[in-house]
Amino acid sequence: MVGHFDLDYFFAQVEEVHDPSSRKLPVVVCVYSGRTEDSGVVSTANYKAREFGVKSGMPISVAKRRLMETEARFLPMRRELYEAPSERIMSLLRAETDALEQTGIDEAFFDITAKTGGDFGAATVLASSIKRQVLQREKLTCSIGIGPNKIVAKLASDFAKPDGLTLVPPEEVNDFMNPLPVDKLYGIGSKSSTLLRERGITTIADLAGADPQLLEGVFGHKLAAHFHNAARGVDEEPVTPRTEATQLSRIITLKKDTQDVGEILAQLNPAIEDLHNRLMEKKLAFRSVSVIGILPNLSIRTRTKSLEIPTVQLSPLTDTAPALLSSLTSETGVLRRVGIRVSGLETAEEQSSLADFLR
Ligand code: DGT
Ligand code: CA
Ligand code: CA
Repeated sequence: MVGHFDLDYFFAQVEEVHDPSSRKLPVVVCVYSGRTEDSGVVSTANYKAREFGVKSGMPISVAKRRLMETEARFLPMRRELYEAPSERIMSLLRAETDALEQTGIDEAFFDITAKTGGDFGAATVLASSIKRQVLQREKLTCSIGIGPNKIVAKLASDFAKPDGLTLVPPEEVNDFMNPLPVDKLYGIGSKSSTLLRERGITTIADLAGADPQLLEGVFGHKLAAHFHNAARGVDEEPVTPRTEATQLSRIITLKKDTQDVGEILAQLNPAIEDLHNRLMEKKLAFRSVSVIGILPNLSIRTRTKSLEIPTVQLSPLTDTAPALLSSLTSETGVLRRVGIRVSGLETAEEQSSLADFLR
């Protein structure tokens, strides 16, 4: 008995709780890049704003145009504000379940096989009680899906958003999954779904019935096998207890104290690559990059750059480190030790990265 928990329009909902007068209005949480007044992207929006076609990743200027006739609130993203309720809710979930695998700031898989004795009636009672407690304590709604494995649970939590509760017993898995669009399936991103659509595969049923050789030709053996099983609702991945790591870092001691950026980078680069390998192993994307400098007097200084969207790539690390380091050393002078840190970590769910991992 596996569940998937996901808070509804999370950042925007926390902003609504913070300022209840915004509840009736479209609310758009924005990541401003600072270049011009409206440059940047939408982080998320409440469902009022989504009715006007506003969604995550959209340029703020486009969202403003769509909401021109409304009294929409455009708010800057305040990550610090969202972390405390997230942590309290994850602790509550950990207490109410057999095992919890947190996969992002607002979502987690959980196992309740022992807690419910495998009974779907008991699971309904437990999931309803979790929803009620989250609403009472945090004034937040969430959506929960329950099924025989993670793939089904994830589809189920997405099925009746917002404030949903969807249970899919084993004998209903195929009827539930078959009509859903294929890109709802875990691991199928926009690239794969385009490739599939070009071959007439638009629903999960289409994928389940697709010629295995055709899939292998397009996606390679491993990914094709994953799709083949996933489309049939076959998934043996256990819920692996895990708390979201919010940051990871590597620090090195310089061969000699220096402020020469080229010299520092030459020594720091292996640590950057090591950190990136660690992220790949843990299947984590990052949202910001920091350079840490430790001075000869042991005081610490950092410089941070936030990315607009989370990434799993190495290049944002190697591209931002030199500028951060120059800015840092121009303030501090010579450094004794130097480090690289990534934060805002979350599970990389994009298809391309999943494909990389499977390869
Ligand atoms: P939902 O679950 O569909 O009701 O809506 P959200 O907003 O909870 O969406 P979800 O679960 O994909 O993401 C959780 C939070 O992560 C969301 O509130 C804001 C942030 N987020 C999601 N997508 C993006 C994005 O493309 N850019 C940025 N900056 N933040 C994002
Ligand atoms: Ca969510
Ligand atoms: Ca989520």
